[in-house]
Amino acid sequence: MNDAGHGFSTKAIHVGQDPEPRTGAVVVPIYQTSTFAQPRVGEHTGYEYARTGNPTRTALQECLAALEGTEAAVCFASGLAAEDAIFRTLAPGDHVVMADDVYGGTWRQIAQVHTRWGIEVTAVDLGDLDAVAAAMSPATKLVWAETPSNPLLKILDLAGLAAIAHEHGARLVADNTFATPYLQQPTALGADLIVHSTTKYLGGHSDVVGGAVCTDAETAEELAFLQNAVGAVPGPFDAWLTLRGVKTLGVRMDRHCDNAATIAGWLAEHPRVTSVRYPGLATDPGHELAARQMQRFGGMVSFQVDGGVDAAKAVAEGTRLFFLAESLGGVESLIEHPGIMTHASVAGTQLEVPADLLRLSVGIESVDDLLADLDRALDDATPE
Ligand code: P1T
Repeated sequence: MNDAGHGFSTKAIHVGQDPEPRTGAVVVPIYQTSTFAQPRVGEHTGYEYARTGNPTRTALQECLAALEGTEAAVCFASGLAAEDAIFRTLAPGDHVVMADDVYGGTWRQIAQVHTRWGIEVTAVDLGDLDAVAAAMSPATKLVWAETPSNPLLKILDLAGLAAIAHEHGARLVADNTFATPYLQQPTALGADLIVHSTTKYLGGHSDVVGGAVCTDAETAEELAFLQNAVGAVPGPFDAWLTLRGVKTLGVRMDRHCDNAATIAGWLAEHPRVTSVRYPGLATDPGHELAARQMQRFGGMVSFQVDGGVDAAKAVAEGTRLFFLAESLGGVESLIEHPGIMTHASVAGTQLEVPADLLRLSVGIESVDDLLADLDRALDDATPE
């Protein structure tokens, strides 16, 4: 289907997903095959070998490109594999200006893996555009933004960052995992590459790990070359599960946003909560920018509790509906302690997160049950 002129959820359900021509199957098949028979030597149907390409993966790529408004998308075996491919486009001596609040694994990858091959990285508060301009050098090739950020939910000015990056001949990468294209379109704000952990809201059901980069056709071709040369491809069933999740992204995100807004407001009034980070709160430092840049404020809420790390751990271990687990973006609610879990690898660096911080991935359950669960865990956990 041509995506021109269609609304978001129409694209999510139809782009790349025309009925299968032979049988009329309305769902894109899982092409569970490693290779494709070729009519003649040197001729093929568009598919040769499943590392290079698979029709189920193609359907997902076309759909994600349409949702992000980019010319193309390349899907990977995980979000970190997608990021790895982007960093592999760099050469020794190239420099990356990286946000100072990103997923711990992103920082670990560039700081502990890619720097071995001569890539240089500086962590900068990308909320301070003067500091960003000061960090740029002729070697800077990428500015890497995550907004809302993981786990502090900082909001970054993508248009401002794109202007600085482009002025210095660099490109802006936006990790749109927390917002999703339903809530935020980085391309329209000037981002050059959009990276996703499709494991999260795009998949939406905590049953698949994957990643994607949405970008222009030329960059996508380079990434596809690197992927084929290196090998981190998603399997056809993973692509199918992700595509199935994407169809309901719009309805799920609205419910995630409703529930998160209710919970953030409730936490802000709770006597045992010392701070709440949610861009939807009028008092949040990122609120105004988020209101301009995003359609709504998302499903992630972080907060700090009275009583330090022990109280935080007790709350995380005390909820029942909120499962204690890493990851986010599924229909079920999750709670985690970033300092000890998802962001353990940034301990002792500029990216270290507060020890009393908890992160919620607010699911789409009945919100009264979620509030009751948090209320009981906070009551039980925090010292009198
Ligand atoms: O887990 P993977 O699919 O490889 O994606 C990595 C990744 C990239 N970008 C962001 C913003 C992320 O949050 C993640 C993964 N994050 C978690 C597993 C987590 O619990 O925060």
